[in-house]
Amino acid sequence: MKTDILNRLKYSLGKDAENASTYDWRIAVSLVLRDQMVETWFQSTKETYEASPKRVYYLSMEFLIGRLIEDMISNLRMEDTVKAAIAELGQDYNTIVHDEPDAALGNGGLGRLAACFMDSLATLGIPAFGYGIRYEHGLFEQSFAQGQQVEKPETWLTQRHAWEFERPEARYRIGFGGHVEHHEGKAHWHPGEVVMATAHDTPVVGWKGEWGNTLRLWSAEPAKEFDLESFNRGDYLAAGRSEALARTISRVLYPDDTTESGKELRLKQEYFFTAASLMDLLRRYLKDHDDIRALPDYVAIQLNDTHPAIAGPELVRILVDEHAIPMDEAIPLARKCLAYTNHTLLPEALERWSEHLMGRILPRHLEIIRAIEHAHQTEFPDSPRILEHGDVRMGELAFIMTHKVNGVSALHTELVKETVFADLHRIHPTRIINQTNGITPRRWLYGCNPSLRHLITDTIGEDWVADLEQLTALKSKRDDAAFIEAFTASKRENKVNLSNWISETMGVTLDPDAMFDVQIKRIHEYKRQLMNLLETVALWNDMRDNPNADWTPRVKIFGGKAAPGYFVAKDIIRLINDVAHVINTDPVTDDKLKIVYPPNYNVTMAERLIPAADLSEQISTAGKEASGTGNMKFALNGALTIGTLDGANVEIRDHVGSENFFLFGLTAQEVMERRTHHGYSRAAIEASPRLQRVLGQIAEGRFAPHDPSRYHGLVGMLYDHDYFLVTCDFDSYFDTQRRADTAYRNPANWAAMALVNTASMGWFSSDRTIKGYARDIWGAKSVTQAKLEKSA
Ligand code: B1N
Repeated sequence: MKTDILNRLKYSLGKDAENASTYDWRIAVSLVLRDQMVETWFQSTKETYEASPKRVYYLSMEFLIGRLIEDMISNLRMEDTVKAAIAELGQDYNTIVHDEPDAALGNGGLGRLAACFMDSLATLGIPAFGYGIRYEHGLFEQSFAQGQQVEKPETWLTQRHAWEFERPEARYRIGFGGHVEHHEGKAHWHPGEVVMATAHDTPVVGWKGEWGNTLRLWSAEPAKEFDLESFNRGDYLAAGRSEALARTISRVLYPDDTTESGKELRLKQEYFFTAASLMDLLRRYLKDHDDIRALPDYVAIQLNDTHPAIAGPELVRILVDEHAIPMDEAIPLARKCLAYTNHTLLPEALERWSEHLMGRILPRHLEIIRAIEHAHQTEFPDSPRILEHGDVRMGELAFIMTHKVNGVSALHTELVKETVFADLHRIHPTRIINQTNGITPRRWLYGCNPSLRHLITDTIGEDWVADLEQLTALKSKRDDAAFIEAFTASKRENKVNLSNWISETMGVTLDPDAMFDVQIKRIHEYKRQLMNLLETVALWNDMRDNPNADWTPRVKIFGGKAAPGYFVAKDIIRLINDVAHVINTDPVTDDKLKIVYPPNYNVTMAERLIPAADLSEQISTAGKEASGTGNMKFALNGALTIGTLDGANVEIRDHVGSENFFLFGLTAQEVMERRTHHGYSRAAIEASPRLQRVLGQIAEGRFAPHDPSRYHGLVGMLYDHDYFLVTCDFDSYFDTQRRADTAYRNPANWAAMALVNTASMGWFSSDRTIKGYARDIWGAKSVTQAKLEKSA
């Protein structure tokens, strides 16, 4: 290993050990690790060609992969070797690992789910490709200036991306615009603009390095590198214009998580990567099959939300225009290959494109969408429409063009059936199914929580890493005092590490014995960070009223970004920071209450915070969070949840037991009912003196003395249109927090409850989720399984 690293330093980076920077060392180590994966990766590809099984294609606008080096090291079981080699080379392991930029090619849960799925597909040995966009700039970097969010472009690709292989040979022409000609019953699309899609492959190796799949990301390049004619004419700007336009397509990730976007460039991004992926998978298919009609036997395409839903019309276009299959046959054939995952019910996140824009960017696709609409309408005359009020509704398109539609938690799936797709569900009653989300235990326990990992492995062996249900064996340890002590010590170690980091990076001193109460996720009204903050202020008031009472010390930790155009969310960020400033400098509560909001929350920060949490905040308005996956990560790492009956919280509570979960708040049904009451929020505020007092303080400028009217808008909104029922759930939330306080005062009992959480989370492994997709949606198997069945 040492020699390999030095060789890489020398021959790939052109450096000797004396002159190498941290960056050089990191790239050298990464390249050595990548070399180690290549054998497995080739072997997997070879076996796949031999067995010719069904391949899975996961199409996603987002893959929130974070750093990869530790994944690679642990999946290849090389931790000791790498650590020893780096130490002998006189370098620091942590410095090298922490030098890797966090690849933020996603916004939040949807993108992170895609990354967990890639890990599980590889671990299960299912032949699969992830297809997405190689954004030059991932999610913006967040900082705070006087408490307000400031966005800076993220620049991960200014450094060498050590894990990928560029594939200049895998290049496709992607057309946009132009016009369509029809003659002799055939359509001919003549695009007005063409860009090239170039593949970049990152190997994804599963647990123990036994199987490798590919994450193939597309970057956009000009079809014509440079306009020499314009250049020679002296028009230097025009010479580079088409190049710049083309590259714009893969320039930047849209920073909207379940908020509106609807921009032309976004539609181009969606078509760009979907078209490139379909061309690529069809080329692979046609290499060893000649009957295009057998495509559904060999290809399963999963659409991660509606972002790649243009895959329906695009596949039909290819079948009809390029393979001369009649439209009425092409539509069901395409449908058999495609499935769609819905991730949200929020109306603002349901994609729709104006017919006008669609017709301008994708004229042939608009014709095909009309044909799909016509065919479906003929068969089911009272079907809801894809084309409505001059818009193309991508949810309806995705539903109609796929053979399975899945929700991401049991509750969410029922709501999908009852609300957004109620009419389509009546027509196609078996199409909607549930696949509750999961998380990869490799990153979200093994990798991020070494102290707990060692304790578990010492107790039950190591097989839990690829078979998480084995954690149930830990349940019997809840009455084992020595084990509980070790479990508590592991948590405390993580809390001390976090406290040190907070002290170094933010200059705030934390008490590691205080309850660490964490809410990390995108800032959104429905997630109700505001309610958490109001409760914090109410607690602060109570502490100040009665400073000598026996309070349970708390640290409130917030993390998360707001979409740059989401002004209410940005106000909430500013208020958290303003309140933090006042509370953290109050001598009366100094040893009892602190608020910290480290900027630029990302995957790497999650890996730091989650293992150190005692209490996990999962407090969305019931019916609004489709699933949540952070909720699973916390419970797995031994935090107790305070939460509503929303998304996967419901199933987590079922698994860990209601006695080990702090439940509060209105149910989804009650939420819908409450909204019909006139003046419900004003009534709730009037019924709660505690809440009134807090809102009064915020409104009179207690937390912004130099700009007292700063939060009038926010407070006014709570009085008059509190759509997410912060006011209605406030008292129940506050009371439940006090129950948590009381429980925390009995450390052994708290630890036993936390342990039952960890021990009960096996079902939430993304390995279980992927097995569900493979069985119920894709009809896909591991290559090992496929071979066995072939020989039987
Ligand atoms: O997908 C996650 C769920 O666990 C979360 O509950 C859900 O909110 C999240 C438009 C989205 N839904 N929709 C999005 C992301 C980006 C975008 O541009 C919508 N993200 C979710 C995984 O199932």
